[in-house]
Amino acid sequence: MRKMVCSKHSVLIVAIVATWLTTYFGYITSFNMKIDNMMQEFILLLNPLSFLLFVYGIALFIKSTKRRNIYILTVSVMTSIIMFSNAVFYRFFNDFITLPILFQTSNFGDLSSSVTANLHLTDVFFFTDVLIICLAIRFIPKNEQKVQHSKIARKLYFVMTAAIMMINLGLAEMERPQLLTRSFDRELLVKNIGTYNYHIYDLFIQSKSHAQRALADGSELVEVGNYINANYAAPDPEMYGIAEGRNIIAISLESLQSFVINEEMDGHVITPFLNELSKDPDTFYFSDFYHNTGLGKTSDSEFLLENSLYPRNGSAVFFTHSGNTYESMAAQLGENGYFTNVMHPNNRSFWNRDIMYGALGIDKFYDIESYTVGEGEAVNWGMKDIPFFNQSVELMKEMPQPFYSRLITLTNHHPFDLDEEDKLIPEYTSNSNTLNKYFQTVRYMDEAVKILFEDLKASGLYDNSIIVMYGDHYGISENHNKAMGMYLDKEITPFDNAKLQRVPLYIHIPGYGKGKTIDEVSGQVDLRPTILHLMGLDTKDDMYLGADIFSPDHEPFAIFRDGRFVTDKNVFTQDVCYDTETGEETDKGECEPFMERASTELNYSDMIINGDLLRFKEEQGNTPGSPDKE
Ligand code: GP9
Ligand code: MN
Repeated sequence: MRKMVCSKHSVLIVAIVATWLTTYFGYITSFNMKIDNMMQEFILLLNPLSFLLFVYGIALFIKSTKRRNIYILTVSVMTSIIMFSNAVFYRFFNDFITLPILFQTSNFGDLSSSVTANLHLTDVFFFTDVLIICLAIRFIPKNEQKVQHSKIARKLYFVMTAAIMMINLGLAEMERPQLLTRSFDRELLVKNIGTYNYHIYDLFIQSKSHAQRALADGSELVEVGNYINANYAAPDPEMYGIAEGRNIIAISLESLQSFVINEEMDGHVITPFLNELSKDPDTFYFSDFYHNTGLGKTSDSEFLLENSLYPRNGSAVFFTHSGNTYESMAAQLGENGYFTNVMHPNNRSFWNRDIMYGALGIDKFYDIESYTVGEGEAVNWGMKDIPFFNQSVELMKEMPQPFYSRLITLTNHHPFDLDEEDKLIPEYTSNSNTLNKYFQTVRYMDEAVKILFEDLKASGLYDNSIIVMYGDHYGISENHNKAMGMYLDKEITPFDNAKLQRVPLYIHIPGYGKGKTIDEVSGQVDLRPTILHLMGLDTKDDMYLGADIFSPDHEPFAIFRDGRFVTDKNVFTQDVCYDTETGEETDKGECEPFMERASTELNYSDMIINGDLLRFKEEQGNTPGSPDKE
């Protein structure tokens, strides 16, 4: 009986197995995917199956044997082409194909030349399944190819397909929580859900943003522009241009929150160098500065810094809107003669940086390929901060000046692992392993920053640079409230959770001498205008939502991406208004005017991004109403 069922569907079964195995061998021979354990290996093997069962399964609805075989062959040719194209693309770009890259016309030249230069004779291997299917069609007796099956059998087939899909997604979620919502890396997506499903997912994400983009016609700019103009904070003439012409070195301090700054853990100073730095007369230290990031974490903080717009809610804007027109800080600096670059020793594709950096007008991305990771120089997520900084300064020495370099650190990243020799203070002791180790990795990062400053001084770059350092987002989530409460010696309330979103910001201007601690509420969204004004670059005609922190017009108001906000008097969270001084619940009326403002501002940011509104700006001249910005 079983023999009958199998032989009846033999071409289909041959096709599924052949394409499945061809795909799997394609994975292991053509892509350099890091597999850390047996589970990841199993997911890799499993991941093409649900898609193949589904797409080949459509053949079960085709009655004519000839047509069914043509359909099966077409599917196998298509899947082979997908794998083949990705393999060739990967050889050149070390990344998987994503739709925006195919549609960015500027890529066409590169793409076609790199494709032809990267063809190997062995690439015919990707079509092995097509050959096997042809042989099956040729040699399996025709009467055995006539398929008759009940509707129930067909239903069962698709139920099984769905079950395999669910198992695949479940295992992927276990391996990489929030993979699909955060979609942080194409390599991880392919590793976990497979090339075919990844392309469907990519198509879904891209079509969603294209649809929203198609609905916008530019008329929305008037309303958004009016809001932006009304909230424009003109630069303080005392501060405007004080760092003009200098190099800008902006450092993203991974997962660094303000609660460790100027504090001790069991008698150990956690950030000795940063503490000193905050008192340095060349430094402005911002003690009430907040991150505005969402699921896109580090990439969201990069987005905020570059554009002074909020990232998106529920997804990473670096992934969903890398095809937009932006008015990034990098682009503006580039127009003013700066060599703009990002230095980060990780895969190019992580957070879709390789694509997004093009949209942000960044001249060069020094990714992992630009670094040499020696023995013992990697931990946790990759290259350790100290060798990363050492090598980055060497690279900076070769750069044309002035340059704008963004350095993204990595060691102080969850799960906060560290080699023994890098543990400069002991672990904390609480029920949270995460918090316990966090203090140590923060201490290591502090040491790394100290070494960076020494390297910069030794290189001669220091005096003519401005160094901006900020925590990118929280490192300790609310899941660790109990341990956090133990450390802070209080019960953590929603008010405290909001205040814990404070990240440190340092603006260090060598030789300036008039720095101080600024305790005004501000956020990452304010970085772009603040820095550009210090460089003597005007932002009057730009569309952005933050405000220069040094401006007398800057308002003490930080909006979180999830709608919470902080003012100088209140914290609004979970629909409750708290008094900042006491941390106690207070009359909601105090928060009301800001509630409206916060949702309007987030909404305008979404409108700009979803509608890709900045593409209309040039057509329409400057932002509507810009003459009022004086
Ligand atoms: C990855 C690094 C960390 O390249 O930026 O990302 P995160 O998980 O913090 O967003
Ligand atoms: Mn980060």
